[in-house]
Amino acid sequence: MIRIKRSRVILALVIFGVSFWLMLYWNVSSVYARHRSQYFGLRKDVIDLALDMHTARDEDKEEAYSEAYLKRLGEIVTADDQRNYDSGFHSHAFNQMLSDKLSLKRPLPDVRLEKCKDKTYPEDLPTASVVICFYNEAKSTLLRTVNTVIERSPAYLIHEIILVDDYSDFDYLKDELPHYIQNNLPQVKLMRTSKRQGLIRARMVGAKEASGEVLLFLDSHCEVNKGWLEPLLFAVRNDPHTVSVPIIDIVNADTFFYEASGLVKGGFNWGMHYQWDPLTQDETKEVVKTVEPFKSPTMAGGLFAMNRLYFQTLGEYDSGMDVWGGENLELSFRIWQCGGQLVIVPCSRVGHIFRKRRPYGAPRHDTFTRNTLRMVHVWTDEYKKYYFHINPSAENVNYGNISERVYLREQLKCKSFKWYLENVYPEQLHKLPNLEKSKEDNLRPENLKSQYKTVTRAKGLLKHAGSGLCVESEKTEYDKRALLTLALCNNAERKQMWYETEQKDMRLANLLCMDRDSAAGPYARLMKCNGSKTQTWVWVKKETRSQLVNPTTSECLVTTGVEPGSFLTTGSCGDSLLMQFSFT
Ligand SMILES: [Mn+2]
Repeated sequence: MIRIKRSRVILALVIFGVSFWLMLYWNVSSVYARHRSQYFGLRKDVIDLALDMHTARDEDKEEAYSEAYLKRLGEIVTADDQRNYDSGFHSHAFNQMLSDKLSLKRPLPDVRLEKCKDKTYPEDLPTASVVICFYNEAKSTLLRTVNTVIERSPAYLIHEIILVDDYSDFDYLKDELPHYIQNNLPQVKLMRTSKRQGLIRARMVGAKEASGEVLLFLDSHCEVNKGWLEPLLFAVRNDPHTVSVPIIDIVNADTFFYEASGLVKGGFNWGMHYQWDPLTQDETKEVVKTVEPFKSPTMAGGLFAMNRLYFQTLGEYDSGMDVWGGENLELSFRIWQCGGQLVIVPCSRVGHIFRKRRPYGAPRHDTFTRNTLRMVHVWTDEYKKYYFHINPSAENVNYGNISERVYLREQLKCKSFKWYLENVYPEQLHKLPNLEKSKEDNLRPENLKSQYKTVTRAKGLLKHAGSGLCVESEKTEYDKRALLTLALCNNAERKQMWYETEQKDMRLANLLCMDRDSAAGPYARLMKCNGSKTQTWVWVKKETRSQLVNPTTSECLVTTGVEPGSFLTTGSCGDSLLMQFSFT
């Protein structure tokens, strides 16, 4: 009797234990799966992930930059994690939560071309003053920028590192950062402006303080890679009128995965937006063979090395420009037109977080147009008519007084814009807007035209019920890969006008399609219409619910927030207000 009783007790205990663990496991994994599908659209095998948890997290190993490691480290498990993740994205437009967990000197893959790896440089390179300006930057990304510079540069080449805090209001930047620098980073000088200057004027503040031979500007959310410095300085040493730019690799704003960029040059379009132009096959072959710097018509603006005295004689920056935008093209044109040259150095690689938006507003809105107008009027001569053809409304925007910059151009005896186009950027001469045609016809690239005939079923604004905001392109309706965001509704806005077609896709301005390909990233975006499953959408209306569903994944369109600027993604359908939309 006693024996039977004992075995029953054991059996009961075992059944209880097993079911307890099963329930616990089911709970944890379903929370995790829910999170994954909602925020990343990934339906990874749960068991797989549970096993992954047991592998070591050793930051010194190569594994520390693998996608799998970053995914594990960035996991969102609890509601607190989610809040953390959201607030980091809200303040910085990148995954601050993950950045804070990563080492300040994490290893990066050596993505240089093979020939770069055994290239040597003379010892008498000029010294650099590294100037890093920031405004409300996250502590970990700022310190990672500084620490990788110190770690991956020969100490004797770093004359100093100048940090210019452009009147940030985050407390840790005011209290903790000065303390940290004082105790840990003797080569760093921290300056703070007495009022918000904007990036452009803050850089001039840093440059005035600098005393190294070369100014090396970096953004405040970079990670420099192995051997980055010497080739940049070498290009400048050989000719003080050469301005050198590294290859800017991509640090993914969400996953922090480091990805090598291809060989591209800087260009621009007639809206005066910067663009990347891929090298031709022949040019690529040549660069791979020689790994020599190659000429670039423009630069992105955040990262470059320039002889300090040359920066001064060439007129620094236009101090009439506000905050951000246009200054990179202005400096590029000025370098070329006034006798210098701009080169991209293939052996120098710097990772940069490409944020999905600028997380701060400008004190005066649309500094881009104002700054661009200043540049256009000073440097582009008769070619400015093309800019105004694309941007007719810019003609009424006030751009202040430019007489000093016009005078500078005369003093430096700079060449014409025609010379620049013919000699530095001839490709763009073939892409002059046709002044006879409308702005829209000029902007519409051939490849935006859809591959098959469509029939529009309905046309209107896609309105989020909870916030009353409308879904629009974060850029223009012409920008492939632009993410979708919420904005104040405006039915005069082409980038809010959606066309629902018989083919069950949603087309913005009847051009590009709403696409939710989880392989392309965590958010919904615009892509060329191709009739694929990731572009199929149907309305499901039940009682008070009205949801836009992707039938292949059975997921619903959902916003990541209720304020303007919130992104769109998909997640498991439910009652959430974040998933309610109307088409009006
Ligand atoms: Mn940046």
